[in-house]
Formats: sequence, C-alpha cells, structure tokens
Amino acid sequence: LHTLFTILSLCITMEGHQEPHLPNYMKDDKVSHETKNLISTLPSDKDFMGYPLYNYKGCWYYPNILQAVLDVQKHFRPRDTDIILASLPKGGTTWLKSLVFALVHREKYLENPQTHPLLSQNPHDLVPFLEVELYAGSQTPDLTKFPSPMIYSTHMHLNTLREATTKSSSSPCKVVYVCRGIKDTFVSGWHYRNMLHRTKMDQATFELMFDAYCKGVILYGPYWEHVLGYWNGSLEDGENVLFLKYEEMIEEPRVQVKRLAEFLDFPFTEEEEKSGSVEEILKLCSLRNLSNLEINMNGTTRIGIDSNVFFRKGEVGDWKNHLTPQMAKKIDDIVECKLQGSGLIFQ
Ligand code: PAP
Repeated sequence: LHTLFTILSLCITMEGHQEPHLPNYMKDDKVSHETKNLISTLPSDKDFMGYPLYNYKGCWYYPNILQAVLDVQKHFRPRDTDIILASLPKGGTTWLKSLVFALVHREKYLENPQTHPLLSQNPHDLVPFLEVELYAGSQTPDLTKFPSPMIYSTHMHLNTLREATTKSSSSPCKVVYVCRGIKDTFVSGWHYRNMLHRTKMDQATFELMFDAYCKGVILYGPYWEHVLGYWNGSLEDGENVLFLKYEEMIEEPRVQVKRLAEFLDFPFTEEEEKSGSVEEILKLCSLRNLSNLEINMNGTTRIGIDSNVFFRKGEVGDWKNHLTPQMAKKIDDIVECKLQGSGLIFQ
C-alpha cells in the first residue's frame, strides 16, 4: 500500500509538482494485520488525487481512518449523558462544535466570560473527533477522565456509530447532525483540500474532485447515503437524533440554536432569553468572532491541522462562484434522484 501511495502521489497534477502535505488520517501506516486482511476483501477505488479509498459497509475510508472506525466500534462506550456531533466534512462541523460547547457550558463562564475556552482553543480541540483523534493510531483512550456530559464528534455514518453506542448505554446518547447542500459542501471541501495540502491544485483537479462527488467516491461518502442515514434516524428516533441544516442555521440562527438547546435538554429559561443569552452564544460562535481569534488565525489543532483552514466565508451559495450551471444541474439531479421519496429537500 505504501508503495502505491507514493506512486500515486507522484502522478498528481499540481503547481510546482510538490508532494502534498498529508494529514495522518489519509495515510496507511496505522493499519493492523487484521485490518489489512479485511481491506484486501473490500471494494476499492481512488480519490480525486489518486489515493486509495476502501468501502466498508457502504462508506468510503482511507486506511488509517478505517482502522480507527473499527477501533471505535470495538471500544467506544459512551455514557447516556454524552453528546455526539455528527456531520460530513465541511457540513458545518466547526460551527456546531462551538455552539454545543457554548450551550452546554454556558453557566460556567457567566462571571468571567473572558476565560471562555472558545476564546483560547480551537473548537476541534474542545470537542474531539472519535475516529480522527481519540481512536486514531489504534489507541484505546481512557474516556473516564472526561467530564460529563462529554461532547464528542464524528464523521461516521449513523449505523456505524450506533453499532458502537448501543452496546453500552441503557439509552442511546443524543446525536446532533448538521448537513449542508452538496454544492457548497463540495466547494468548501475544495478550498479546504488546497489549504490542507498546502498547495494550489489546478482546474483539472477541481473537475476530478467534482466527478468524485458526483460518483460518491469521497471520504465518508457517498454524500446522499450519509445524509439519508441521519435524516431517517431523526425521523425514527427524534428524541435522540436531531437533524440540522447549515442553511437554516444561517437564515434563522436564533430559532435553530433554541431548537438545539431544547433537544439537548439545556433549554434557555425565560430569564436567559430576556438577558440576551441566545445572542451572546451566537456572537461568541460567529465565524467573524472565531476566525479573528489569535488561536484560530495562527494556531494548530491537536491533530496537527492549521486552525485557520476551518474558517473561510461561511456563505450560502458560494458554489455559484465555482460551478458552471451545467455542473450545478448535474450534481443537483443526482442528489434529487437519490433523496427522492425521503422527504429531505435542499433548496
Ligand atoms: P470540518 O468538517 O473539516 O470540521 P466544517 O466546519 O464542517 O469543516 O466546514 C467548514 C465550513 O464551515 C467553512 O465553510 P466555507 O468554506 O464555505 O467558508 C467555514 O467557513 C464554515 N464555518 C466555520 N466556522 C463557522 C461558524 N462559526 N459559522 C458559520 N460557518 C462556519
């Protein structure tokens, strides 16, 4: 596998022909013998840069991520009170992490708001990813040291997550999912990959990535399988699965944050509402506020990713600046067809 990685990465079309900077989760150096055997039986394909992806139970993974997912399934046993935030990459993860952290811990920082952890730490370091951080590298972390409720995050499919979570809790812990229309998710992902790999990929690579989205061969994809899993989960078990849309959060942030607080059993009191607590949280977690903090401009997250790559425009409809009308129609038609009959609609 390692040789394959090296050969493929040499074939990538990029300015300067540099080796792209790769995060650990895209590598294959933490895979156990057992997982290598499993991988050899799985359907495989290549991502738009030529890196191999493997399909495990309907979802595409790079080898190290798959190893971590298997370890999560084997070892992760949350408490009933824990909260899990789920999303596809670029679906609104960073915003959701900051909002839920701010909501759950709001009483602690009333007296000294300047000590709020969101002012000195990246949201990803306050709400760790299960498979990208805690279980990465085949670790079995001690989760008992975390306070209750602990907020975790994941990009795994709901069925994969539930295989782990239903083994321990007497009641399933609450899961909040955020999703974003595929075109903006794709465009956000394109900018992210350029920043992540510290390179500037060309138009031909942009088109390859677009085709990969249309085929569904992307990390954690296909997009429609991911969103449908959580959408159906929220319909079947609305008490434990909340489905949020990034676009609705942008359009009516107050309504959506109150919905989120109620779902998590941390509702705003009348007094809090009158004193502007909802607005305070929205302001604290706003893109403008977070992206201008020193830690998010110049810091690096615990998993070694530059903090600033998580903040860009945060606009609905930025895809119009990148996709041709034909590309937009193609991807819209695919998603519409895949979501048909589900009741899930993207404007
Ligand atoms: P991740 O899954 O890798 O953590 P994620 O946070 O889901 O990424 O997506 C990043 C997008 O959310 C960026 O969108 P853009 O590329 O279209 O600009 C980023 O700007 C946006 N984002 C990050 N933080 C916020 C926030 N506080 N409010 C609104 N949008 C945000």
